Amino acid sequence: MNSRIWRSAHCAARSILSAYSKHSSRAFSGGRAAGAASVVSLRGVASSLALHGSGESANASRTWISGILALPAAAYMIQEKDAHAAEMERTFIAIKPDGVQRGLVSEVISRFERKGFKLVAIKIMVPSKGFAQKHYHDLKDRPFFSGLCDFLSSGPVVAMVWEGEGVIRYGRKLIGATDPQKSEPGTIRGDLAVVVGRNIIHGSDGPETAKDEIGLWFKPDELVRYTSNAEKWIYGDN
Ligand code: IDP
Ligand code: MG
Repeated sequence: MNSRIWRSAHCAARSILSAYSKHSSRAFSGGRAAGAASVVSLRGVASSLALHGSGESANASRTWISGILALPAAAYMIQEKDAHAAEMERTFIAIKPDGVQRGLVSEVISRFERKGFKLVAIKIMVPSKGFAQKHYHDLKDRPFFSGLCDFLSSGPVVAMVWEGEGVIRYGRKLIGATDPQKSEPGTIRGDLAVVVGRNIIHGSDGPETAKDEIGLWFKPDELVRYTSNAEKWIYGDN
């Protein structure tokens, strides 16, 4: 009996650990879901084994079972820790006053959403000129700086944080070239804007700017951590 229990438990633990190691390199819910499913299935194995045992052998099996049950829990906890440590890439995206006034908010959101990126923060605000100057501080020596900051602070801006694999770089692709005359058709600026001074959207241009811009526009507790139902269909290895 003991050896049968051990073999079943050992087998279940191995499948949990292999599910864990297969998915642990990624911070996605697929891995976490697999871990959770294994925990549930092992609990099933353990309780059915416990039902069949009696007397001394039942006591021995309970000891084995409680030891084995600790394994998946530990694997699951490590995995959760990893998932939180390896945070997904995030970028700051803003729909400027021209995009908001032209009714393009849903159009822009929908393009990021349909791609498979995840919205983790959003708000609408009218930034002050000082705030706009902070946001565009790297352009302070350009002749259009003052006009640009006047424009950004002239009306409502929809500020967002989007999350996903490669979202900083690919977000810029979705947006298109700075000058809409040079943006490819199919991009947001290519399809929806005509001149550089009214190019409707901002997107961080690299990891450092993304971090700084997210920190400027949002407090940490305004960023929402959640698992999207679609993630297991958007990410995965074959
Ligand atoms: P980006 O928005 O594509 O990152 P940047 O060079 O960072 O482009 O410029 C920030 C914003 O400044 C642009 O989105 C555009 O609104 C504005 N801008 C850039 N170049 C010009 C220009 O030559 N004239 C007027 N406005 C400009
Ligand atoms: Mg820029």
